[in-house]
Amino acid sequence: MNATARSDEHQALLKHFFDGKVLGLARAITVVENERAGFQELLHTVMASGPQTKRVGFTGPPGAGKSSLVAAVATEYRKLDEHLGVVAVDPTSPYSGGALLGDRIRMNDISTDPGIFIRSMATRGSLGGLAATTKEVVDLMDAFGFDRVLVETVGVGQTELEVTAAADTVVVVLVPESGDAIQAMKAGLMEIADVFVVNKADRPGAPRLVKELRQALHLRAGSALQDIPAHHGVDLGQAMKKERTTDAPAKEPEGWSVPVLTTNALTNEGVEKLLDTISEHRVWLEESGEIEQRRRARAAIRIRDVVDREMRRVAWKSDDVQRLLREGVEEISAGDGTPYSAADVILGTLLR
Ligand SMILES: Nc1nc2c(ncn2[C@@H]2O[C@H](COP(=O)(O)OP(=O)(O)O)[C@@H](O)[C@H]2O)c(=O)[nH]1
Ligand SMILES: [Mg+2]
Repeated sequence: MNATARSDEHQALLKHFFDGKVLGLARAITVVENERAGFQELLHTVMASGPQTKRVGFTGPPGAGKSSLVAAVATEYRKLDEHLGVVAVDPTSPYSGGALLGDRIRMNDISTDPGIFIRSMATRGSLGGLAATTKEVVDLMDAFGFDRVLVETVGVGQTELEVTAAADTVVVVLVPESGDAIQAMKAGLMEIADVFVVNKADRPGAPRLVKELRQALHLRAGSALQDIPAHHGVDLGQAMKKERTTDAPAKEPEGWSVPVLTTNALTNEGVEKLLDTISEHRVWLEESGEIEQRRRARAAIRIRDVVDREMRRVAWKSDDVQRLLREGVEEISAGDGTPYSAADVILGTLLR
């Protein structure tokens, strides 16, 4: 397709998009997911007015009930007449009619509701973590004007932690089977959680996990403040430490104490309370100015993503670089070089 035809196609797509037609959103997502020519310009156009929507991330280990909980939460928001976007980064996500037959009915309930737009993505970044494309799809949903966007990421190392790059409020979903609070601490979940949910509250170990998590949170707020890494680009540890004068758990007026809730995603138990807590967190984000900090941290990540990707694209598209790559391979094969010497030559050319 030539540039004019492409630009006509994007104009048509953008008209639908800005008219609030899901067709426009769906097409925009396809363009972005496939990195079709002009996708950056498209994103630039729709993102020009800045972030608008409330973004809530759900993360945690596979099988914790994140999808079930997102479905339950989405159903509640629909009762409040909110329009929702849902992005699920999970290859086993049942939204798309996947493996979990038992969940079909519940997921189908929400997936046929025109007030909800659901997109499942199996993609992961090549460097681990959330793919730039995933964040872009969330950005598209944000710009589309949903009242809220729910993002589910499956808990596998970095992906789990990177949900902060897509969401304002991070709900970490655990279950008794997923291990104890120490493991959650080691996995870095204490740093990213705005809300802990112990799902499958109907299972035996749930009360114990709740207790452990609360203790771990108190400990962390108390003695370990100085060790807390910056969260969303904000050094909460430093901010909270200044205020502390006693050994009581930190809870100063400006702070947010991470609550530990319990839910049963299958019976809806605790789901209303979760919605209330998400609302409270929203109020705190806005009143404390933290939302602005988080958006800035997110903007920095997004800029890096785009630069990284464009650098790679520019590098490997260049004929010069392709030639140097071939020469490098010849040198290595002749015993005359290493990947490092070859890369040095290429980098020298690129950065000249
Ligand atoms: N007993 C019980 N099972 C649940 C609950 N929530 C989810 N499940 C089940 O746990 C399994 C995994 O749920 P799913 O939502 O796909 O988890 P995900 O991998 O975290 O998205 C499914 O069989 C669900 O029906 C719960 O609160 N209690
Ligand atoms: Mg899931």
